Amino acid sequence: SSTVIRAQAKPVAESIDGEFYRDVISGLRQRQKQLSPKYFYDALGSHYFDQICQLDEYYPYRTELNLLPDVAADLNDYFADRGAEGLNVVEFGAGSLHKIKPLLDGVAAIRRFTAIDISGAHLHNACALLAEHYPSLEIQPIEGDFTKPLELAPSAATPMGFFPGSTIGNLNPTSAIHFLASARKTLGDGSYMVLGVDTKKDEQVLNRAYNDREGVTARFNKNILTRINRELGADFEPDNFDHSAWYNRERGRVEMHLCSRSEQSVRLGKENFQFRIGESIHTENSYKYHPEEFQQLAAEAGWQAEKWWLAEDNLFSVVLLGN
Ligand code: AVJ
Repeated sequence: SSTVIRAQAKPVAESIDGEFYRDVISGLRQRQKQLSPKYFYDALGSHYFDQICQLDEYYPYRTELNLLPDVAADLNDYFADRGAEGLNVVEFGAGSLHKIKPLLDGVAAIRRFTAIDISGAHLHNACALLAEHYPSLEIQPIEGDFTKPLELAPSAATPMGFFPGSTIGNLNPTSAIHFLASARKTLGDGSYMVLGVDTKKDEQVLNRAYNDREGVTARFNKNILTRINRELGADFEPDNFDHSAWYNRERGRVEMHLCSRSEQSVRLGKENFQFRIGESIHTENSYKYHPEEFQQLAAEAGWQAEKWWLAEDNLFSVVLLGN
């Protein structure tokens, strides 16, 4: 039967609220105003993101999902001689646990699954559901911030990190190296990591993916202002901002912004933030990498690329790193 081990550490609610407030204030004080994309994902934002994943224009989600059974088949061969100890898959920012299924179905060596996510309630529900479908799998949810080093429960299984969806694209290259080094520390010597990495491609394809016709991405982007109003008591008028997203070729990233439609002032706590017409809040970067570029970045964090998988038309890539 399955073993679900309850998480030990619970973050304190007030400290998270305090961090959100401080991050927003310091981001809006910058000359180029900015907000962290990690704050997109309240309940409504997560719902909008799920809708984005169903859009024709948004190729990353379905392209990666279609690639994962092939990835799993090759990983199955690669790890076939792992023996009884097997693999402990450690997913960073596990969310709804959709993407782990192709790996669990295809890689026989997986014995254990460690799911790290900041949202404890959601994580425990998703793990309970997963346990019903994979009764012989040892499942350990860890409620925590996956960007910081964590201590894994002792296990004979070889740790293999899993970070799908090109979430690593939200980090600038320096932060991505820090994250990969921190993950290497969490996973330990002789570990592996499987990452989804979005590729550089035709700029029209990129621009369309972040400017869908139905305006779902625009709602997703503006929802961060609604969330700041609700949770921090600001008085943003989300409809007084325009969604704007484009591929920045020099930086190799899609940028999302919220552009002020008028000269306006927004109050948050004791501060007023002034906006000129057209002035933007930079809300997200989504870096795209050629395989060689990502390989070099991973090497700076102590990882070697063992295997690459590329989807049709090089639309998306998955890489196996080892150390
Ligand atoms: C979840 C960070 C991979 O960058 O494509 C989707 C988020 N932003 N549409 C991405 C997102 C706008 C997505 N990631």
